[in-house]
Amino acid sequence: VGFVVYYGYLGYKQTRVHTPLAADKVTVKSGLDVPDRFWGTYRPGVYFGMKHRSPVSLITGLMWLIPSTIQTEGPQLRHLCLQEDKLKKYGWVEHDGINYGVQEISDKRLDIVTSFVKRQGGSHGGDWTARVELKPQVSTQDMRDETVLFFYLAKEGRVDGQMVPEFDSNGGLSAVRSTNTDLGNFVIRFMNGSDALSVSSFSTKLRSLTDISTVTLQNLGIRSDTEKPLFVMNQKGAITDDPDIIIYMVHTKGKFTLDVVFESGSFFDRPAILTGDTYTQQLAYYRKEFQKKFETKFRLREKGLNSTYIRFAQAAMSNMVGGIGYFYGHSKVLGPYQSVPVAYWNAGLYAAVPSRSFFPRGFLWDEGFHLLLINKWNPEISVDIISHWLDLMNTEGWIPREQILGEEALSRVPEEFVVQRNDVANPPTLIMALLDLIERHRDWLLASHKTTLLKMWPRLQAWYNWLNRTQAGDEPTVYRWRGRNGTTLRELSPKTLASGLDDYPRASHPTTDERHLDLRCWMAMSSKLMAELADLLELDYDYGKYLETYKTLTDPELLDKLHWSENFQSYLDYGLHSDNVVLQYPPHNQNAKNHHREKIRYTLTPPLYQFVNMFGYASLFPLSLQLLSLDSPKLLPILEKIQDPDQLWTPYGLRSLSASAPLYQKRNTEHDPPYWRGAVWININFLTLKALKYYSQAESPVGELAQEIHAKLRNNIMSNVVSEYYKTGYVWEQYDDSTGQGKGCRPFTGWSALVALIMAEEY
Ligand code: 6A9
Repeated sequence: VGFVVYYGYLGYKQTRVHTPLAADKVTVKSGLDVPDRFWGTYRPGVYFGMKHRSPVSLITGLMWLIPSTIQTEGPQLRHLCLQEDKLKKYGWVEHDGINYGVQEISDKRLDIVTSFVKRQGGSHGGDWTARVELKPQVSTQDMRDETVLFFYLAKEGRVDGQMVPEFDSNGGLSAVRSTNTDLGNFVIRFMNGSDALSVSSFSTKLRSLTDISTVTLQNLGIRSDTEKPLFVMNQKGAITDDPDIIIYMVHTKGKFTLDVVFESGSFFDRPAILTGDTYTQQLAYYRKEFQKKFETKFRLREKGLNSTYIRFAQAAMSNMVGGIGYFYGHSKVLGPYQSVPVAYWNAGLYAAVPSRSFFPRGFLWDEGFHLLLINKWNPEISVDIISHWLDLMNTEGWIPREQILGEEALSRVPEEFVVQRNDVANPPTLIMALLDLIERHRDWLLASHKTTLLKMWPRLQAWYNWLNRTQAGDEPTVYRWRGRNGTTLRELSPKTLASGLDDYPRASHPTTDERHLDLRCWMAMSSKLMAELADLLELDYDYGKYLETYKTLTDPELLDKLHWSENFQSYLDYGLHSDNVVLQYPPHNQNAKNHHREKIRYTLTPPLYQFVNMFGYASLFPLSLQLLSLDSPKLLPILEKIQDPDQLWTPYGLRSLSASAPLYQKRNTEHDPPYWRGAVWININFLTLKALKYYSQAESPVGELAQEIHAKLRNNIMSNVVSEYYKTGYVWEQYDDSTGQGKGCRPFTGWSALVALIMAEEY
């Protein structure tokens, strides 16, 4: 009997964490049921690649190689978006999320434009054409304007149907035909705009999708029986019988255009092949529409912004929208009583990504910010994204923070970062995004998505309840992020990954008595938004319940008692804390066999229970989430610190941590440079600008001051981010608070792309 009970117990714990919430899924339509979003550039982690929204997809991708750089640098194949490639720039400069996109890439000696146009028709997702235009920067001298270009088709997972190549009279690959369950019959044609030096191809089995670059390089050869050496794919070893991948290759000189044309067999009345002039005209039509729609939505020209700013805003938004991916697979998750991670259920995620190079995958709280921009551009896409995320909720009401779904995503994450722990939360920004969507498109939403909203509701409640329950502090109305390491000596101030502000300094000594201000504010804001949503859905009882919580959480007396420090004139965290901590090498032990030493933390003044003297982004939350009343006496002291260059003010935006805070720009470990300890981040600046606009109202005693700060801050952020973009080719993850330089990873058109909304003053 004991045996049975034991296993029963374990089974119970294990099923909870990877058991889906028992509620209707919000996403009812996907795959072919949503034809206009079926195909897309849903592989944000490659420079260019099309796939479709199915559990397994036929995937396509672009690669290239510049022969004249081989001698000095070795054969450098461009394929995955890698920072090490050091491209001068790349990114979508126009992308409408549905019909078309235009991307500009600038490599050493070579500019590339990739574009695509889709055409709806038939019952299998329609047609598309991808165009790759090569424009060497140097002209016709020896081999310096030569390029080797690859375009592949590959089967992800168990895509059925043989891919059958067809060859022209010269033996060059001209098309691939196949039939499979999702796509029906289809043909893909390779159409060169001019003669190439050589055309060849290669097909093989693939052990893994992550082998594509290697397989290509291994089978790349040089023909020497010709006048000059030519790059070709080695035909030896090619498998034409049921290959997993077919690689088309051209060795070109000078300007060159390749059209890859996908035609769906169930599309009968297509007017003309989507290539050549037909393609050019279609593309021109969509480009014109994009310009019109962008101005209607953002009104930047009307606001008097010049074309430098407008081009930036379009590129930032387009790379976010063009960076939307479709991922399918499962997370690896760990429950609190488990030592072995278990697999979450397989599911699809349609999501924008923070960075196409360094983390081309979904992140929960980032998405809420992405959606603020996408809401403005295409609300239908937003509804789809929110639905997918909410469907990833488990029976407890938890959603994994970082989504590493499928083989490609997994291959880019070091082992130690893969497992998601189900006690670790992340700010509920999706609720914020949903309410923003409702504010912007209320009538449309109610008319076309009332059922969707009703299906979202129990999931939002479960999420809210999970946060409210599991991240509660020890006293009523107090909240505390879980997941801090209270026993380590390695970190100066143990990280709080759940908060999203990672190394932002909290109480130096994590205890269960901590109070986290930002989390309390997220809960207050969510309560209000849940009340608004309940009201919209005519759920009177819930409306009253959430409103009550909102009132309690924003009660100024209570908030001040828990978080306002008279001494520092700021809202702060509270906990067991010492300002006086340093990282140092421990004394050398002569007898130790292992001489490898690492700095550890020394607490020079013993910690005390007190307010945590670290003024910064977290302290802004009561203001930034608009929880303070218009006449709150706390507004003025906060605004003063915002304006003070010794605290948060910089010419580039508000820095994350006061320049006077004890841990300002301090490393967290020997190997961890400061991250949220000074740098300027756009997401919190965005929320603060939105709030400043709100507090600019005449009814507020600080109205004029707020207005003035808003204007200056908006200007500083716009001009710095735009100038860095043109200087470096990229939008960045964060900006240095003393030089304004872009830092961290790039391109980062996650929340940094919100500058487009900042320009429009559409908060
Ligand atoms: C792990 C991968 C070569 C850190 O933008 C995503 C998140 C934010 O949610 C969070 O608030 N970023 C912020 O503090 C980036 C997290 C990247 C994790 C990468 C290692 C290495 O791959």
